[in-house]
Amino acid sequence: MEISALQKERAAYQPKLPKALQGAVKVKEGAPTKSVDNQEEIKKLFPNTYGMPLIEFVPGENADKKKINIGVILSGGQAPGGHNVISGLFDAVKKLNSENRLYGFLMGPGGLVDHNYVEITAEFLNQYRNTGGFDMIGSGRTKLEEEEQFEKGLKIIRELDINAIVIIGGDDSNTNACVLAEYYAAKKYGVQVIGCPKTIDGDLKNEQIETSFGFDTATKTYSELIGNIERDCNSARKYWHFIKLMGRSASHIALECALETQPNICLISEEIEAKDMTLNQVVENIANVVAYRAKQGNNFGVVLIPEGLIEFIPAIGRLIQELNDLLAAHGADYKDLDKDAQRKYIIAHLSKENAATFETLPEGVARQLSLDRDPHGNVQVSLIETEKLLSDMVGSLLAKWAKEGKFDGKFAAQHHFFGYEGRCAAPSNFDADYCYALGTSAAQLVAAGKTGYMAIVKNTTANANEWKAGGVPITMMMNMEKRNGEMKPVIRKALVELDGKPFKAFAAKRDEWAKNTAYVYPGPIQYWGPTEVCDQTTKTLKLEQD
Ligand code: FBP
Repeated sequence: MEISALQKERAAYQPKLPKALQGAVKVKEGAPTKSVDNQEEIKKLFPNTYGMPLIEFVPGENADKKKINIGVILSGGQAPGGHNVISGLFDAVKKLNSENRLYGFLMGPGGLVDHNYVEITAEFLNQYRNTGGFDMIGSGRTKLEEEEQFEKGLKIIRELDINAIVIIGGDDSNTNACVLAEYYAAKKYGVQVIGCPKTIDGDLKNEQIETSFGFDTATKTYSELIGNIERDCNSARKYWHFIKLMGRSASHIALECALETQPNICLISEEIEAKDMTLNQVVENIANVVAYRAKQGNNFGVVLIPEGLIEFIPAIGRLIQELNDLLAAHGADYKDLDKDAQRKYIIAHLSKENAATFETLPEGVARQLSLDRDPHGNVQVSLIETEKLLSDMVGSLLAKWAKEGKFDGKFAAQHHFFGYEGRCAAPSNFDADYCYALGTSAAQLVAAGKTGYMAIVKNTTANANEWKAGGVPITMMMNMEKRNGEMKPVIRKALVELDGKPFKAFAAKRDEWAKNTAYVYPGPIQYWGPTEVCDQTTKTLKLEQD
């Protein structure tokens, strides 16, 4: 396989580990835990994995070299650093006992159910150290939730003499990891399940998880691109760039990129929801900034839009809730009808208020909201062209203002969607180290006989040597939420907090950024060079941990 010069050099990078994980490890247990909400329900659903203590690894003595085999799964969307989690896992299990084996299940959780796997050997793994992507074993979105799947998985687990499954995934995948851990524990199968916090979206974080891996590299990649566009825009001075950013429901990615690049406008879905704004109000706010800048002779600008925006506009959010219930109860009745009949069916079955909202949406957007869901029941927001919807609406409003003599500037829009570009970038130094430490922690959790835990690494704004590694019971992060029309135990998703430091830092500056041109150009991720350039965490993490 031909590889780039960067990949070649980068392969030799030895990720840093926290002091406690550098040698033999001892488990330090904290007090018993409880779930973030709905304690009684969660306890009842997870009798074998509820209430376990937090775990911290501290330096220990070399213990007997227990034989363990592990199966690893990459689940959901790609995030930079996944290969390093596997490298950390591999190096740690081999260090525990060179006869230990690591198997990778192929193309996500489906690989476990369908018995598709590969043994991860040193030679195979070495090609992927410090690289982006999940191509080492592939990823997928199969939802592990049926007993039949768990039992099918058990067959290959027994065949390969596997002691533990490590699932590298986001909130939904880790919720399923916990359900699997509970099932195997209840059946006394002796199979452990450990999770690892992955997602570029940055929404898998809480008191115990400081950040999900991949957020650092993805936001740095998008910020580089946004900075480049800002510079182009400030050079040509003739376009408004509408940039949609990945991130699912939460606006963490958009917010971090705004803090890095200081665009003229950045929408934060959580704020729009809290202020109960309509789509028209959002459009009017953007148009006001365009008009203000036009008066100063600046017919250009940059607008950042979180991809989940549409779900957070209260009227549309209410519509989605009802559509979710309708899809769960009657989806089969209208899924195969032709487009017009489908539309009529949906409108006839919605409440009056939601039917009215549905009718105002462009056909493509309405269709996305009413039918397409991913296997976890999420609206596939990446497929909705919010950036075009908004710029069209802004254009129409400005044209109306022009007729009324209220706007005499120019408005020409360009559209971008940054998502997939950032998910497989070569991991930043932070993600390379963080992921390697997460993988090492996961191996130590397995060696300690734990199940139903997620590997964690804390104190991440300090030098890697000072990071603290351990595990958190997954049930501790759970609450009950409605999914596909039913109440389910799920890991609570972290949204942007409007009283949190990152949002406040943004809110204090955004008016200035709207009026003046205050762009910042972060440039590409650097792997070697001055530490202020190469080893900075995200502004979000820095502000949160301050
Ligand atoms: P997860 O990490 O939660 O799996 O999602 C990451 C993500 O990139 C989201 O930001 C985005 O909405 C979604 O995946 C897109 O999914 P797909 O890769 O299936 O198009």
